[in-house]
Parts: sequence; structure tokens; C-alpha cells
Amino acid sequence: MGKLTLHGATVSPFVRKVKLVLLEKGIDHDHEPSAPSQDPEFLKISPLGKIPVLIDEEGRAINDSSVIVSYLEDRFPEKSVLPQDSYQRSRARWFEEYADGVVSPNLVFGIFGQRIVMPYFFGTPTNEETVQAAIESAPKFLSYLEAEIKGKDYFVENTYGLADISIASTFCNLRHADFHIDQEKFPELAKWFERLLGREDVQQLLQGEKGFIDSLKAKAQSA
Ligand SMILES: N[C@@H](CCC(=O)N[C@@H](CS)C(=O)NCC(=O)O)C(=O)O
Repeated sequence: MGKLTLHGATVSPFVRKVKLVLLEKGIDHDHEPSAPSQDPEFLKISPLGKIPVLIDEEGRAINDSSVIVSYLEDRFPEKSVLPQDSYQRSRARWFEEYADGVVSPNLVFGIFGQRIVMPYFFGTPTNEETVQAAIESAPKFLSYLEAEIKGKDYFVENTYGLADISIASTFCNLRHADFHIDQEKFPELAKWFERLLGREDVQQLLQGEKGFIDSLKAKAQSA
């Protein structure tokens, strides 16, 4: 029997979220930092060709980052990344959804997608209008998060968990794309993100990702 295996590179916010949950829970696993793919072999484990995918010890696939996190919580309830209280659990899942379903499509795809993925993964020029539109829309999303984090160190029950992991995962992509939280307008959110960036697991992932992105940039420049 094999080990649990995570497929997907952590430059994806969805993969990074799962990786940080695996690390926080101390779950032994292998990691294949693959890219999304429409290759028929990959479609056998990921019907939409997306990352992340988690393969269990019996070779069975689990798709979608939120489904994977639920599975990990069900199977490894020790060192939970969710609160005990049902309402607070729903709050943590809400922030996960806000990160995946709101911050990612609006800001990560618009800024990181255009500044990094298009030129360095696909060799397509950045669409500056899309970037500007995303940057202009950012205060709407960041104001909400600023209000939610005010007076706390972490989003839910003031304890590091899934809400922080999910939101920080999207902000890591924005940082790779040189978009920084305005400390004057969103001081509490900026402080919270600095706190998260001070964590060893986050730092290690970011360092590896930066090396990977820098190597793509160098390749593009020498081409
Ligand atoms: N809801 C999915 C979204 C996963 C997702 O969109 N992953 C991106 C990478 S950031 C991907 O694989 N995109 C390739 C594609 O859409 O074909 C999840 O949470 O896992």
C-alpha cells in the first residue's frame, strides 16, 4: 500500500491550502508538484484536469481542495484545523469559500494569473487592463476581511486554522505577483498576513515557489 499523495504544485492557491493543512495536521504524505493537465492519464484521477488531487493509500482519487480538506478532517480529526463549535466551524468554512470562490477568481486570477501565469507559464502577454480592473476591485474584498480580523490575531475563535490557511493561500499568490496589502487602508489585515508569513511552513513553501517562478522568468528572458 502506498502513502497519501498530493498532486499539484503549490503555486496554485488551492494546492497550497491543502499542503498547509497536511503540514499543520502532521500527516505523512508524498507530494507530486504537477501542473493541471488534459492528458488522458491525468484525467483518470482528475476528471476536470485540475489540481489539487489527493490519492489515498489504495490509489483512490479525491478531487477539489475543499473536499480534500473535509476528507483529511474526517480521517485525521486530531489536531483539527476547524473549531469544535458548529457555528464557528461554519464560519471557518465560509472564509475558505470566500478565499476560493471570491478572492481567487477576482484577485488571484486577475493579478497573479495575468502577471505570472500568462507570460511565464503560457508565453502570452499580460493584459494590463485586466490587472488594473482586479486591483481596482481589491478594496471591496479587503475591506470585508479587514473588518473581520479587527481586534483578533486569527479569523475564527482567534486560533490559527482553515480560515487563515485559505485566505493566506490566496494572498501568497498576490505577493508573488507584487501586489501588497495597503498597510494604511488595511492595517489589521496587513499585520495578520505578516503574522502568517512569519510561520515556518508558509515561509518554506513561498521560498520554493519563488525559486520556481524565478526560474521560469529567467527562462523567458533568455529565450
Ligand atoms: N474548486 C477547485 C479549483 C481548482 C482549480 O481551479 N485549480 C486550478 C489551478 S489554480 C486548475 O487546476 N486549473 C486548470 C483548469 O481549470 O483547467 C479546488 O478547490 O480544488
